[in-house]
Amino acid sequence: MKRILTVQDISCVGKCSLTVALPVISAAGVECSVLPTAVLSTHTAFPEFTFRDLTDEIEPIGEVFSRLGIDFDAVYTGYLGSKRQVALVSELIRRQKEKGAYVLIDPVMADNGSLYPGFTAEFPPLMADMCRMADLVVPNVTEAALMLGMPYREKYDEKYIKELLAGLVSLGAKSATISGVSFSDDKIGFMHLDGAGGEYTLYLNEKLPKSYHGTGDLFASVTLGGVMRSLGEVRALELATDVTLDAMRHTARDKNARFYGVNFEEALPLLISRLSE
Ligand code: PXL
Repeated sequence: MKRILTVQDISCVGKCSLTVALPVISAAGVECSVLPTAVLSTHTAFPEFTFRDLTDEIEPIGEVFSRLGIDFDAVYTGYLGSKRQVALVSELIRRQKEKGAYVLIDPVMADNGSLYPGFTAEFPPLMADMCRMADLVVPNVTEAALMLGMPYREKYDEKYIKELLAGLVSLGAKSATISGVSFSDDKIGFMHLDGAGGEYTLYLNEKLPKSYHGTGDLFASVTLGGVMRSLGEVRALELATDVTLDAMRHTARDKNARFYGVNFEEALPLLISRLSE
């Protein structure tokens, strides 16, 4: 069985980051070790949240991993909270990469044209710098535009997305994917650039009228699960798109659904069955 390390926050309530990555990656049949970057009461889309930064824990935890010879098949980073945290996590990635780990970077920091609460303009360049270590980087359109210093567009064409992808690969990422790509009212999916072969792949699914919190974390977690289960990046990304749509359909149908997350739990059977094919 493959073993990965995911580095992101734990929000006690509000399904996102670690509370999505752990169950999803486990359901994919991959051991999921965690390095929490912060503890929040609730994610930052709630009107109120506590935030306990765990930056000081990163180095000592990493040192124990080193002394005990604990290695990972992949490192997956998500929500990171500070400049120093980015530097420490980068060092941890460097060490694991040297030993052959696959690196997935989800530069969680923004959506719909703006940064999440708590992030300042100094953050996108830090995330852009991390891209050089990535086998695969999976930003949304806003995050990609911010990292590249390109204008964010609400409406765009394929040429704009291809420019973003080429920019991400020129930052040093081996391959890049933009999530939440939509050229029409009824379809949404991803566009991927394989940096080695220079091939672009566009995969679109049905677009539902509502968006839900945590879908980016679900998308990245399923992608990593799929890659670790040897699907290859494009097939893993297709699976992630399908599982995300399934979770959103369940959420839309659930009259008890909460405003703060997506019903990813009800999409786990689809994930498991597709990985058993
Ligand atoms: O879903 C991304 C995410 C992760 N972690 C925290 C967040 C968000 C998005 O708002 O607030 C704490």
